[in-house]
Amino acid sequence: MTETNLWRHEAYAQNVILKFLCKKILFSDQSPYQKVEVVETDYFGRVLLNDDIIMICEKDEFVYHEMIAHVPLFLHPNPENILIIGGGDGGTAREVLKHPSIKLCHMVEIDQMVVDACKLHIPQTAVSFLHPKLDLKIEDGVKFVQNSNEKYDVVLIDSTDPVGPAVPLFGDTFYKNVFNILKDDGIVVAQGESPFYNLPSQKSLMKITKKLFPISCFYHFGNMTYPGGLWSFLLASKQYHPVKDFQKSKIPQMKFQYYNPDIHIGAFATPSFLNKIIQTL
Ligand code: AG3
Repeated sequence: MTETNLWRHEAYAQNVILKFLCKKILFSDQSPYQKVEVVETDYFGRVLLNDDIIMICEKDEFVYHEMIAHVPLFLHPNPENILIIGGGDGGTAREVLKHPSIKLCHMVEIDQMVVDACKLHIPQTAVSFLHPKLDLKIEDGVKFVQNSNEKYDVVLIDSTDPVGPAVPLFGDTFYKNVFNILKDDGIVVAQGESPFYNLPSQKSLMKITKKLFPISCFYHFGNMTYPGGLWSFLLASKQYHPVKDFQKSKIPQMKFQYYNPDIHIGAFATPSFLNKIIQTL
């Protein structure tokens, strides 16, 4: 392998690049859905890339995974049945399963190769695949939500960007089906893209969920390796408001690396430029 092969990069909007030096390419293969790579770096730790899009790095994955899971799970008074769509690295399941109220967590990941590569090379996130409350299915999440007869308290959509097989995960048919499999007080949280690079995706997600759910909003967090650094989750809820109905006292002594009650509330402060757009939808 020549030295240039050890550089990897993610291109943003076709004209900006985040380029980083890898010490080792630990895994690189083509699945039926995408190119899957795990690389070792000095500063980010191990990095998972799908089709050259950075999914996670060991150094800061805790922020994303704590925020996708604990915000809705501490908002809901008694989350028991959870569905994760995507999330093949295992980090979201790891955080979900920290909640003692959980009875069953279904996880539907389309790509077996992502799960296998992470089990082998990123044990930091792939720790819960054998947990007795986790039921992992390798199948298409879009079809799963269309055909499922289950009812969930919380659905988490831990997807990549709206490219390739993930495109339908950002569409209105998918969200109608998610609405239908949620209980009457259910909550959905979805990977919501960047307010700087992907405003059209954010707008379209918000438009879809605003029509279906009485409560729909973005919350934000910082990320080292995603385009623009500021990243979002979309939360849509049938009953509970993420700030007004959030009870700080519900949070036990459980200590997290990023999530805490102030972060929960603060994350829902929306930048004015985004607010302006949301109001017009
Ligand atoms: N999923 C990827 C989030 C989007 C990243 N986008 C990008 N780098 N352009 C993260 C999966 C974590 N379980």
